[in-house]
Amino acid sequence: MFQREWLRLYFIFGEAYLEEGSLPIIEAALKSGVTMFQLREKGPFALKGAALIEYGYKVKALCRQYRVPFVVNDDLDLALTLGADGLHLGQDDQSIEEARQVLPKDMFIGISATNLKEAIIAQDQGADYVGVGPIYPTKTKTDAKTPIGFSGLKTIKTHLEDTPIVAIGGLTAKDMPQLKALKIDGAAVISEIGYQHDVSARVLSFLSSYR
Ligand code: 3NM
Repeated sequence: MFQREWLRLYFIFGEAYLEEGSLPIIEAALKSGVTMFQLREKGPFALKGAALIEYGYKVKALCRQYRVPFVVNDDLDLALTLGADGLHLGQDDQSIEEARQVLPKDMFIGISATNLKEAIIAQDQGADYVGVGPIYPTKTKTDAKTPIGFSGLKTIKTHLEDTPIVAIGGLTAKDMPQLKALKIDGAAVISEIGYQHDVSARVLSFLSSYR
């Protein structure tokens, strides 16, 4: 069963983000207390095929070691192959109904939304959580939409029922108090954790700032 607490600090990463290898960064983040992990392998250097599956198993094993839920982005077949805990779908991926038909009952599904309409549709379709953003401009997603800011996030929060929400896009630890104040469940983060030398300090700073 999906637990909204898992959204508190949702780290997203993949092998394609770094030249020097991502596994030590992922392990440091898991060890330091990120509450959920998403494998998102995108871009010109993205692993594919057997190499992606092999890498995915390694990441899943790390998540298991630190008892952190493991989510696969976009790729339903990869989520099934790896036996992920969850699948994250964008607006351009298959619908949640299609995904539910083939996924095990206990695999949770998250959906990205950038505006109120998309968020309400995701909720009505039974998404376990909605990822709302981008809040700020982000360099990490090349096709990110126009930032919606905290005002856009607040509008969505006000109109959704009790569906768990995680904010995304350019977030830093400084945003955590405001997320808490808006009763947003947490932050999904790539660069402020994955591109830092002091991964552990960053993770702890995010976690201690949600108060
Ligand atoms: N999705 P960073 S923004 C993967 O708006 C992703 O749906 C977004 O990375 C959305 O923390 C984004 O480096 C990138 O800004 C988040």
